[in-house]
Amino acid sequence: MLGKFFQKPESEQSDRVPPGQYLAKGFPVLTYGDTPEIRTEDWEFKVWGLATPKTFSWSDIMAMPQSEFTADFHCVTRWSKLDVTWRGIKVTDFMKQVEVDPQAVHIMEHCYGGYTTNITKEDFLREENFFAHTLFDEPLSADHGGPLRLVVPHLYAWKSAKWINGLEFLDEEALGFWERNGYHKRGEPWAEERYSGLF
Ligand SMILES: Nc1nc2c(c(=O)[nH]1)N[C@H]1C(S)=C(S)[C@@H](COP(=O)(O)O)O[C@H]1N2
Ligand SMILES: [Mo]
Repeated sequence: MLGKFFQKPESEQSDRVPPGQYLAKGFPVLTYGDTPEIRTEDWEFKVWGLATPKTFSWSDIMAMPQSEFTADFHCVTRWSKLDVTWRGIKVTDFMKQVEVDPQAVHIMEHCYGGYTTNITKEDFLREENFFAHTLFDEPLSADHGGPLRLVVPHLYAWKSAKWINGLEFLDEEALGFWERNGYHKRGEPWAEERYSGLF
């Protein structure tokens, strides 16, 4: 596994690489299924469930405050990439335009292509979470989830939904695609929450 695609962390970086992870060379693409191609003119983002239903267009999103952010990225298949720089909209800024029922405790992230992943409201509403449209100063490519993806740096990257197009607010936990297929419901990399243990 080491060599061509992975390298051992340098000592000054090793405290930033969670247990069982290796540094990737480049930025691998990890997608289950086909890569959707969505033009921003056709793009829509919806919120529903225990929130007042609302549809956002691309221009609605671009009119929100724009921020830069740098974060480490950890895939459960054991590669990590440090210092990824993104530009986009903070989840907390986006959520100022969403009216959520206080009963909502959990969220299902929905995507073009049908991928889903679940997250608690607490893990979702963190200051370091972003909807990203720019990666290393380039428009986010379709492979990496463009035109818009979620980035949740403190959890394994399968929670960082590519081509995200909706949030469903729920009054209880529900499982997304990988979580139904054996991945951990939360996925915290420092605790190595990789698998649910149910399979
Ligand atoms: N819609 C969607 N989002 C997704 C995935 C996917 O298959 N479909 N894969 C996840 C996984 S397992 C990882 S590691 C990251 C990979 O992001 P990257 O391809 O930009 O490296 O996207 C996550 N988000
Ligand atoms: Mo992953």
